[in-house]
Amino acid sequence: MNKKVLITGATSGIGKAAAEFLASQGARLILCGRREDRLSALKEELPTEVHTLNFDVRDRSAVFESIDSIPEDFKPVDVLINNAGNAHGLDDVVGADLDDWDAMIDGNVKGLMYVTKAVLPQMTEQNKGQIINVGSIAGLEVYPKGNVYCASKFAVDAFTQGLRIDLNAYGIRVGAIHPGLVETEFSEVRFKGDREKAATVYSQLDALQAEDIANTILFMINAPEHVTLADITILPTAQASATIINKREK
Ligand code: NDP
Ligand code: 8X3
Repeated sequence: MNKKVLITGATSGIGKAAAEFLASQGARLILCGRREDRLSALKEELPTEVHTLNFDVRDRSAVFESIDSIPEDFKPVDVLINNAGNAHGLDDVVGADLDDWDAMIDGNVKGLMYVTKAVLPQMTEQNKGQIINVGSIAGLEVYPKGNVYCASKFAVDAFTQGLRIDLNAYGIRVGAIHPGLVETEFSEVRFKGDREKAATVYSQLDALQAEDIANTILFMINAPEHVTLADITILPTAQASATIINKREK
């Protein structure tokens, strides 16, 4: 694949799997995340040219400075995969921690918007490009105690639709992928390092794996240029909706 692809949240889960898949296809990668050690390890491991950018998507000036620093041979970015994000806490509105709300709104929503705005000129200048936003089933349905995480993913869905409208005249492809339960570090982050609690989310079902999402992202990129996969909802077979999950008896 002769494309330059920028992936946010490449240090684990879906973003890392996407990096591995795209590297095996020969894409040139710009990998972003806060954990520098993991970015360096990926750069060493992957069989392709990799440039790493170490920044927090919530830090507006760091986002713009980092994107500005991309070396010429990794520009223009052909594909932006806005994947960085997490849930913080699973609490009802009454008991929730405002710091968790800030982390989700600032990271999942504003961070995604900053990165998009920073990368966009590289696409509009060439009237070409692709943006893939990682939404969630939580951006299509609200579930109990999902409140602000769901709001953040509903915002990602709305922003994706807005981008598709505003970038229509530029020939830029804009789509979103909305996964259900994917077994990554996601729940470990949501439950603040409680691995046992995190594991119960994915127990008694065949959850999606990061590779399932990466494979679908690859499909969105490899679709012919005249095809935009606008929205893909991807669920484990055991999951019918955000809350209807067929867990096996032990
Ligand atoms: P992981 O926790 O494994 O990965 C999250 C990634 O996002 C990490 O690489 C992390 O990197 C990065 N990230 C988080 N916050 C920031 C930040 N403030 N600045 C920069 N990078 C950040 O979870 P997943 O792979 O599952 O999550 C990826 C995306 O998929 C998220 O947007 C999530 O909401 C979405 N999703 C996940 C589902 C699931 O069930 N797992 C289902 C539906 C959607 P680092 O910490 O190094 O900065
Ligand atoms: C992650 C999936 O159902 O935990 O977005 O919110 S869920």
